[in-house]
Amino acid sequence: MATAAAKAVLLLASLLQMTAVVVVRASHVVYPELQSLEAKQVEKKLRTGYHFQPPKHWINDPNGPMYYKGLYHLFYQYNPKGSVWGNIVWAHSVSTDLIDWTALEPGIYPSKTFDVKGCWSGSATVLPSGVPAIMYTGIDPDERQVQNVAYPVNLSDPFLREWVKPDYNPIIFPDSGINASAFRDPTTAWYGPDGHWRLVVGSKVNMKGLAVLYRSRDFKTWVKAHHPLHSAHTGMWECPDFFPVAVAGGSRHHRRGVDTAELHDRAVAEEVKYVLKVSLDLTRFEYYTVGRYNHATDRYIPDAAFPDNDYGLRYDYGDFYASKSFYDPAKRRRIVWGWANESDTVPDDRRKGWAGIQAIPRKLWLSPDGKQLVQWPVEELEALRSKHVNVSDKVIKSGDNFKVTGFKSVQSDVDMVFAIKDLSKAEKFEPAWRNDAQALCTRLGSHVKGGVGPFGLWVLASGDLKERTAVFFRVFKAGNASSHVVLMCNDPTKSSYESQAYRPTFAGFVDVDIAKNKKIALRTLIDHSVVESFGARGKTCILTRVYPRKAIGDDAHLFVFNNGESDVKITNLDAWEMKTPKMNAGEQ
Ligand SMILES: *[C@@H]1O[C@H](CO)[C@@H](O)[C@H](O)[C@H]1NC(C)=O
Ligand SMILES: *[C@@H]1O[C@H](CO)[C@@H](O)[C@H](O)[C@H]1NC(C)=O
Ligand SMILES: *[C@@H]1O[C@H](CO)[C@@H](O)[C@H](O)[C@H]1NC(C)=O
Ligand SMILES: *[C@@H]1O[C@H](CO)[C@@H](O)[C@H](O)[C@H]1NC(C)=O
Ligand SMILES: *[C@H]1O[C@@H](CO)[C@H](O)[C@@H](O)[C@@H]1NC(C)=O
Repeated sequence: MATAAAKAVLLLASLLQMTAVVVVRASHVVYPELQSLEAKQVEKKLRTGYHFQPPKHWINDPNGPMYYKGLYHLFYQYNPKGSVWGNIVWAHSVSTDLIDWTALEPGIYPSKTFDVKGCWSGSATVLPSGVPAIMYTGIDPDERQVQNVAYPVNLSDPFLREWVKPDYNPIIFPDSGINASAFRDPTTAWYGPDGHWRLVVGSKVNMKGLAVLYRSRDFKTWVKAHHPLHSAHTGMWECPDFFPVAVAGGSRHHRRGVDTAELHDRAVAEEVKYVLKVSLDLTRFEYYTVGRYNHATDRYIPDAAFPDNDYGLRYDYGDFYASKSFYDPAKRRRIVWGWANESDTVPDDRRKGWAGIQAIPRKLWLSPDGKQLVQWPVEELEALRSKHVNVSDKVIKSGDNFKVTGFKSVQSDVDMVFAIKDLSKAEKFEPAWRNDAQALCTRLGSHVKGGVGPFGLWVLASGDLKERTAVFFRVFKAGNASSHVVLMCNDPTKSSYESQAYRPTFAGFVDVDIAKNKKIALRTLIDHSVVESFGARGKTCILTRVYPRKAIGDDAHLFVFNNGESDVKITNLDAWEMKTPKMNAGEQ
């Protein structure tokens, strides 16, 4: 039986390779003949336990997250008919705590001329009257990308089940200056001191990515501004996100979120900076800059310290795309959602019956020194922690590893601190490496011995260590003795026995003064086929998808390793098994 099944999979794989009509449309590879093939079964083995996902089928971008009348709403791009991209609707889920989710009927789906060929990504804006509005990209009969607005039918319904799209849509139409095939993903709107609403739409002209700016008095008639809010030579900008963040030293706590609705308030404006995040269609990675927004000229100017290109800072250096943030008035914080696609193959996804998850929602704020954003899993996640184990003051000598026992790590939360006494053995850092953490990490994987590091975790590891995903640090000495460079990596190249099409090493630098406190923290959320890590308390984040064959269920282990010459110490390690929340079962 097993052999027959394996053969069937192989046959399907080869059939797909030979016959699939592969079309690339708006950045998604399209398999027309697979789009409406419903999953016959849902393979549970590697499904995540506490990450957001529907019971089956394909998902991509998070859309229109918001808080309304005591409920968190998350919409997302969803194929109700299959496990590849296609037939996209705005699936809709609600939660009281961002942990347990209830699936409702799709909120927005093709039903009018202005969205008959698709309802793509967009954002929610809660108007001053308390009425939420959704702006999204519709695909019209001529395949043009247009922007539409939708309103709830019943404002007394906290579930916001039904949405109406007024007949005056589309509210924003691509004029002759805009490429109608590259014009999508409207942001949350903000209100200016001149009494005009504003929003931006992602676009491009040749290789220039654009945040095209529109203004409106009544939220109905929108006029394009003479210049974009911002642009850069990176190719198409998808899913732009523009929002304020509090500056340390202002009157509000710097970790507190700021509502886009407050953008025009002068007192607020003086103690905030602005963030522009874009998703690069060409590289499939995102970057952000922090800067100033000039209300008079309606331009955003990134601070000089932030590279405004592919080398820019990322929320996440791994598998994390099309992210979207929202302001949560209940806890006065800004939360960011991001999509993590699968790293397996299309036949794998057909067999599994599902593809795509959302990363754990993260609270996001500007670091006190203003040099970067910091992210941390929402505190609600800690309610899922159950069985706990801990380790403290444990030295891991050069070349050694240590197995953390007494709990099941396959669905867990691990939070730890490493101490490094001696930095003298740190390898020399070449300035040329600055621009490409990923290449450096690919070259110096976890198995390449170093001076200080590589040290870190082997997660989803089989008992014999033949399967393992490494999350680790490596410390280098910069040009002079007093400064160090810390690299954080995620190496999944040994994550599975079986070959897997896409298994890149991901990496980012960590902005910490390691010589000063000689410590570095690491938190890793492990969830069957996801490894989501937060270095230095959220300064550098990396999410990876992996598909172990042996290291599954109770056979998935957790090790701490040190492949550097210098000893490192686990100051403390706390690990918890994580409970499985209610994840999108339908309404009772
Ligand atoms: C609107 O929603 C409220 C709360 O769920 C419900 O009681 C009411 O019947 C709804 N109104 C209509 C017209 O459906
Ligand atoms: C418009 O965008 C599409 C999609 O990226 C691209 O294929 C096309 O070449 C663009 N057209 C022009 C005139 O730039
Ligand atoms: C481990 O955690 C327990 C509480 O769960 C605590 O009482 C104990 O002190 C901790 N031990 C170490 C070594 O940190
Ligand atoms: C060492 O390098 C750092 C950063 O590269 C620099 O800020 C510092 O001034 C340098 N110190 C000396 C003594 O050259
Ligand atoms: C996720 O899947 C991998 C493997 O197919 C692709 O290489 C990535 O480009 C893709 N990521 C996104 C954001 O689409």
